[in-house]
Amino acid sequence: MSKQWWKQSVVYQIYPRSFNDSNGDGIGDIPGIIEKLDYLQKLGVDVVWLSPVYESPNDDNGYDISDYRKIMDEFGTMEDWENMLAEMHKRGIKLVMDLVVNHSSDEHAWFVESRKSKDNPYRDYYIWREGKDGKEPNNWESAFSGSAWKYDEQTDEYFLHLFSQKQPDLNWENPTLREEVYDMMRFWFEKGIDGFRMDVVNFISKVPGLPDAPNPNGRKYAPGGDYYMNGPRIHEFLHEMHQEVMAKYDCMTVGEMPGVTPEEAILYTGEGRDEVNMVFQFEHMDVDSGPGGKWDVIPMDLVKLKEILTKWQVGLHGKGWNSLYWNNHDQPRIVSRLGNDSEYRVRSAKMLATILHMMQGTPYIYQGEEIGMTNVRFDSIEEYEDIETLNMFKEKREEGKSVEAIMETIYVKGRDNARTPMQWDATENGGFTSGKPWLKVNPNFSSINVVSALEDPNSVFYYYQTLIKLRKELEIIVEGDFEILEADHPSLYTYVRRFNGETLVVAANVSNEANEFVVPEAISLENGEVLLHNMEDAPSVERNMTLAPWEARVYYMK
Ligand code: TEU
Ligand code: CA
Repeated sequence: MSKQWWKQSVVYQIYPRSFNDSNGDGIGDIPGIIEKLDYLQKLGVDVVWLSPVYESPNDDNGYDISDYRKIMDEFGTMEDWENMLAEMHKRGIKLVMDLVVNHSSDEHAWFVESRKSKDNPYRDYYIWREGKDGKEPNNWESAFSGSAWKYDEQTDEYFLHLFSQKQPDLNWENPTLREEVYDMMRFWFEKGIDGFRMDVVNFISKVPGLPDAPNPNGRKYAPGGDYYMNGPRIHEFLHEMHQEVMAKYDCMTVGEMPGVTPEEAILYTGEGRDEVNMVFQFEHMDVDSGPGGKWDVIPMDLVKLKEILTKWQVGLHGKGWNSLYWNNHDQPRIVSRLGNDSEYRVRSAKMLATILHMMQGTPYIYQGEEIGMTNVRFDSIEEYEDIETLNMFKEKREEGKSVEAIMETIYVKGRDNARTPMQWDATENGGFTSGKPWLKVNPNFSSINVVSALEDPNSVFYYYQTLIKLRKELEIIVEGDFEILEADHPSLYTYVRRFNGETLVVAANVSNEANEFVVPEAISLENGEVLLHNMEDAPSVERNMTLAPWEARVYYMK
């Protein structure tokens, strides 16, 4: 493979807690992953991104790390991990680990020291400030509700936590802290990993002085993103990290970057910039959020979604590199969010996969997406586990919102939609565990599961397999440019890609009604073939077409 192998790769994300439990304690684990590597090889993915498996008190399911060089007991041992890496490499699958260094756990030895006294050598590993007029140092809101500051009696100061109170932010202004992080990264590269996915890595440089954020709605705390997203020293830090670590290894890096723009993304990923290989951006995930943020649910607007994705396709072409995804462990399931997860589950899942996988960028498949897993509706808040969801529920209840209204937003947006256990077969608990699962399995496991997908040649699984194969066969998918067609159509998602005299036309119907689509005269369909379609009967290459509900077709001309 070429030096830029990550441009031709398809990544599969494993959320280990929910993937496969090998010992019946109800928690997915590393031996459980090893059991399923043949399955991943069959799917055809090139890379696994493994969500955190490090030692953690699990306040945020491993995104709060208490030892960056140890494996969480519940997941197995370092020996299990080494075995997993070897088994992946044997099958031609690369491993990308999660790097969570915007914050650590408050149980990390650095923080335990840091909070002891103002002159502790580790004090400056974190962000400590005095209170202002008996209150928090500023008005920033935590991503998980409430203030982003927590008061610590021991030294009468506050520490910053952009996420939970058990996730204190690390102080990247401190060169010793940066060296510690680079050293830890080299430790994993020396063990043979193939890259890192970097958790909220564009949050690590905060605006000096940590000023208050504007608060036009007069709420208690305000989103402070402008003061920590893409901050003043971010490019310096990432370039330094690259020189100190990545430059020495053949690896892939992806920066998870909420709030990044295409212009910024070019600075992060442009050739010769030597920062990260690609960004993982969120703009297209915010289309169904109103001005009040994530929990202010508004209807999905397809025209706006297309506008955003087009801006990224066109903006980065030849200048930077993007990830392509509909799902991860923080997002609701796409077939429920944008497709039709009842009458047209299989067809709409394939349609959504088509529009994503025919674009430019590195596609990510989140566990279960390849069999069309759906959102879940548990009856009671007691059945939910995610800290973001639980904190939000508590806060909204205090504000007087009804339980029913809050539950509705959780059904649409809650992160546990993505975290219900992987559905392997139709036996109890979907074959995920022989014990009691840490989070309930989606009751639809008896019909939606891996075994039945593998038995059915028309399943979502085999469609993904084909999409992955096509990316290897056709350079145009990796390299081609992008032009949107029918940008203002409320239900059609249609575009054309061109490369070296070749053309791909992608036509998809994102609705429950049939829709007409006419390929513009300027695009020649001569010698065209139907590369892909999601209907029982193959369509022919035609200029005027009637697309059935949720139909998708791809024409290929050369
Ligand atoms: O997520 C960062 C992030 O900004 C969001 O995706 C956020 O968690 C979510 O939108 C809240 O609605 C990363 C991880 O992917 C997430 O699981 C962690 O909780 C978070 O960082 C803190 O480490
Ligand atoms: Ca287990």
